Amino acid sequence: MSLFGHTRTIVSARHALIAPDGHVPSSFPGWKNATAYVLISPAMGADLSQIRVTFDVASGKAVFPSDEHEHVIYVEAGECEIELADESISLTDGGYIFIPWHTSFNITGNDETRVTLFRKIFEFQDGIEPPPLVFGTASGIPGEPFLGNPRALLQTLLPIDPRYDMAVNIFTYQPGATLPFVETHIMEHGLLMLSGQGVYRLEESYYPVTAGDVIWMAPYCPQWFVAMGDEPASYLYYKDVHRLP
Ligand code: UGY
Ligand code: MN
Repeated sequence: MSLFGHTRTIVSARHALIAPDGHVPSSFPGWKNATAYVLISPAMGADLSQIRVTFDVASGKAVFPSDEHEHVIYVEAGECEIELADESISLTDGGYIFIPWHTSFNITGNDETRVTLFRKIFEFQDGIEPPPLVFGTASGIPGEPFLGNPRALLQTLLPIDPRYDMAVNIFTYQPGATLPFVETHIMEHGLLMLSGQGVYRLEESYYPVTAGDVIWMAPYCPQWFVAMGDEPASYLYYKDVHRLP
């Protein structure tokens, strides 16, 4: 139990750490037996939203209308159905799907289902076709050594294709492995710690982080990570890519 009146959560202008103890639910039009936790959003200065969705009972339903937003859904636990206009796709633990803009869909799940969803406005560019829907499972994607380090493996869930303006990756570090240098870059990140623990540097501060924590890094937020403890540390993260500033 956390100390009375204390939390690890911090929200600043250029980064945020959202610990699970402070989550407050939201619901939206058409949703039934489904709960959203909007952990990152434009309300804090971000260009993306990162939403955790849970379902109360069998046949809970989260509804997303068709508009200029595109989405990636990652299944943290349990299973769900992604209902599109003309097909339904089943995803289980570790499954993911990219849903293009101008596509309405529902997510249905039960009380064992937990998903994380990344949502952003698609950056259309003349001469580049919008990217197609794609889905798969993280276990089907090999981890590549990051900058040659076999103790820091990167899985790239979405195709590396300039039509996509976002990437969603999973980084897995053995204890003691680090990001090799303090990164400072134009891309923004939304991040979910999937397992393990470590220390995240965000701007000038160092934060102990653990499974279930969410981090927002604004563009140019200096960032670094070291995995600590007895098990590998793994995180899922979003990044905007492939568009000129
Ligand atoms: O893709 C990335 O920018 C990644 N190396 N950043 C991070 O893990 N904080
Ligand atoms: Mn980065």
